Amino acid sequence: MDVNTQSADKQDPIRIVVMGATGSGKSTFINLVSDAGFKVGHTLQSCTASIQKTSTFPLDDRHMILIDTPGFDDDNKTELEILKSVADYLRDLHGEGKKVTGILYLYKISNNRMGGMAKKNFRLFRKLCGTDALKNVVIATTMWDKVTEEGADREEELGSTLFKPALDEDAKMVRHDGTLESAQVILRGFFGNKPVPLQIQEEMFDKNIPLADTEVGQFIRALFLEQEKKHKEEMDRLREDMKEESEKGRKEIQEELEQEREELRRVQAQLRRWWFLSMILPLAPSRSPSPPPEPVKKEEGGGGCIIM
Ligand SMILES: Nc1nc2c(ncn2[C@@H]2O[C@H](COP(=O)(O)OP(=O)(O)OP(=O)(O)O)[C@@H](O)[C@H]2O)c(=O)[nH]1
Ligand SMILES: [Mg+2]
Repeated sequence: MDVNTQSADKQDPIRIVVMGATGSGKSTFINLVSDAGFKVGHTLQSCTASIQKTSTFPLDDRHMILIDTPGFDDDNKTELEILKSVADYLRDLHGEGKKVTGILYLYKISNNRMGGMAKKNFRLFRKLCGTDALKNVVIATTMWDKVTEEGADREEELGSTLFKPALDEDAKMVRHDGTLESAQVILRGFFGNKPVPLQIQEEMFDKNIPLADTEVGQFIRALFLEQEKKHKEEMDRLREDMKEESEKGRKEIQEELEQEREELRRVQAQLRRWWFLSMILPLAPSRSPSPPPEPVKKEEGGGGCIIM
């Protein structure tokens, strides 16, 4: 955090965007320090479905606004929908001249493995944020009451793996122990920040780049293409296996094939949506839209509709 540069204007509210995976405690944190009364999840299901912000509230002699966001791993919406809503919100905020003073990224220390989803969520966040704004990022680990000694080990591991590149660029990592005092200490840490636009704000507003062509948009497309390739390869493998199998075995493989096909359809629907996003937004003259994903084809000799 940049404490040596000019302080945030006392008249301009300190605006903090709170991000992190579903269930990391974003809404709980916000409710603790403000009177927002946002809905908090009591099941494993995602809770906050769209962006919400608090009214301006005081902390010491400052005015604060906290912006609550849904995690990219929301159960009810696709990553693309979440990404679009967060990106559009940040673009509009920047367009209105409302500066983001800091970004608070919450991470549940009780996550017992640094799984694919946790990594993906943070990588998406990094692409949204870019490098310059990292000095205004605080990663706060939550749910310390749910861990024993393993918490400190995990914290150390996270600091030397997943979060390391961000910490090297001046992001900070702190603990939030769930108390009001701890939350307020974290927020006070943002007081001296000089607001820096996030990369997505510069790309989408200053440079007028459509979401699909931004770094995060390209990144998510690459992830979908990777998944598409994986499902296609798996389907090829299953078809090969089927040739060698008895009638009973073929039936089982057919079921697996059907599941893969369903997954492939889902991924391809996302890819088409991505392509649609890049088409409907104004493109810079030098840019040309990527070709649309291949259309659905029928499998030769087979009855069902196969997506190749
Ligand atoms: N044990 C424990 N539970 C917590 C803590 N912070 C939040 N929770 C619980 O974790 C669950 C999820 O908290 P939320 O605040 O809804 O998490 P969120 O990040 O807003 O989740 P989404 O809105 O789904 O993205 C709720 O049941 C909270 O009561 C904590 O420090 N310790
Ligand atoms: Mg929430």
